[in-house]
Amino acid sequence: MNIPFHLITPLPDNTTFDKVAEGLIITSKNISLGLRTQPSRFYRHGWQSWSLAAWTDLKPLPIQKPSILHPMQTDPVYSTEKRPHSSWIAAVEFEDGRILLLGSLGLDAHVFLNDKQLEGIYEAGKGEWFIGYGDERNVFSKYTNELTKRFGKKTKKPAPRVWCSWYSLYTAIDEKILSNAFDGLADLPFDVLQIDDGWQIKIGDWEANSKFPSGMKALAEQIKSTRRKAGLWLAPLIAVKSSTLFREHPDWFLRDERGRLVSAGFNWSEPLYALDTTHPAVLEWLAQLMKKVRTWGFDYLKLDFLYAGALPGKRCQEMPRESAYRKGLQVLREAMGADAFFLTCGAPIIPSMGLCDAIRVSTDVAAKWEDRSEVVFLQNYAIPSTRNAIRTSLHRQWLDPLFHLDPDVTYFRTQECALTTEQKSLLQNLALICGFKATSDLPQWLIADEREKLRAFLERKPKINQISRYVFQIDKEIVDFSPVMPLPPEPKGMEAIEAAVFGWLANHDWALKINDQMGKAALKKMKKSL
Ligand code: 9PG
Repeated sequence: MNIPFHLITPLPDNTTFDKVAEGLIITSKNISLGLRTQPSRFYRHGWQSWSLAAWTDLKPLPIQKPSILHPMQTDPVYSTEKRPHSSWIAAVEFEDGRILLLGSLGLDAHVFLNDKQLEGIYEAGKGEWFIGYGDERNVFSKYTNELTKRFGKKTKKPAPRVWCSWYSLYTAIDEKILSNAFDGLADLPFDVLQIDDGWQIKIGDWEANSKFPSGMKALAEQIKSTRRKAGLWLAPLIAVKSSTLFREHPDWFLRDERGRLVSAGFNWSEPLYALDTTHPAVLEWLAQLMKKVRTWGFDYLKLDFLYAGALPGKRCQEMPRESAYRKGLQVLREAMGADAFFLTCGAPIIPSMGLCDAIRVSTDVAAKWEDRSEVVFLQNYAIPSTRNAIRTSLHRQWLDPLFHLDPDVTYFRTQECALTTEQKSLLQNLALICGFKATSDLPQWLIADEREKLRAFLERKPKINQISRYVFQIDKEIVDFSPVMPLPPEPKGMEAIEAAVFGWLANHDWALKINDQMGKAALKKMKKSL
């Protein structure tokens, strides 16, 4: 076979090109594949749920803005990397459509495209590499097969049909509003009603706030009385400085070599900090937290902002950052029990495998398609946007044998939603392809026809057939996602100036705070109309 690459390092004596086509496994810290032929596309895989995964051209992506969000949107170690970079696995496509894939079978690996070389490195020590060449789906499936051998297959638990409070109410939840929503959803076939962000006192202080005077146990009981599972959102690996947790245990938080706190990003108008998951007291606290929420009656847990466990820093017990994360995840899983449905979100993908039931495979959807200032000006593909979410979820379909893929919620409503019917339909079809169905639509926002469409969607068990990279057959319908995929062009001329100003502004916490205030005001207005 005329193969368009050669192995540079390391090369086991008996390596033949046929073996590469079959799928070759090599153990090494570094590996380089020399490309004899110019590839046409590069497959990059983002580090965590919200980071971009896509086939792109060979150029490095512009540095995503704002940098204050790098820890929560990218792998911060590589946010300003000049070469095209990918976490754990990358591939190149040649003119004839065949691909060459270099994928790690371990935790802390990265792949770069150096002009005429595909180069893989493990951050700490040696690890296994998979090399495959040929038809795209065949090669990815061989790689996935090797991953299942090491990390375990998808759990037998079916993916539940979820109603989640976030994408309608955001933090404007309270006992009464949720109770009304649950009543209105009564006859729809959901398996889980999940309470998202907004119930807790602070990020770090996981007790019911004053909007939930009856407590979380009462809320879980209310959900369970309708024969559904109760679901709860928490972000257990981060905290804000104003939390009691931080005040009482500043020594539990991840710091750098010089003792300075490591940034875990910025959200809720505050900087975020990461717990050190190698600290015995932290692990004990995490276990107690999981036991507490399980005792309240929550059987479906959406644990979010989990990337914080794998940020670079100096840990209590020295170990590679992704092993530290996995240690934390193991404790969380063990404490919640194997019977809980565990969805990880904002989670490093490969290190979460085998320890949870589902992983969010994209950034957040939104009730809008693509915000030019956010996506185009900031060149930010992790920012919540339906187009960003569809693009990344679709580029992670190959992970399907390993865990349930959560592509985030689907919209059926017209009220409080700027998506067109076609855009909503793309999202609904994506959910059918992933086999994970969720929505946040409030029953009072749905007109009769939309409600019946939602019911039919929840009840549907379609036959799915992938025709090509972006084209699927869902029962009899052909769905083409190709127009969604291209990355918007970099801003030029006047637009570039506007983008630079916007990018500069977005990097200041005061600007983010103003933005948050505007969001809060809009939310208040929406809440009044409920
Ligand atoms: C609650 C939300 C919802 C949502 C989660 C997560 O890239 N970002 O800046 C970014 C911020 C927040 C975010 C996603 C991406 O949302 O994914 O479902 O639970 O937290 O606060």
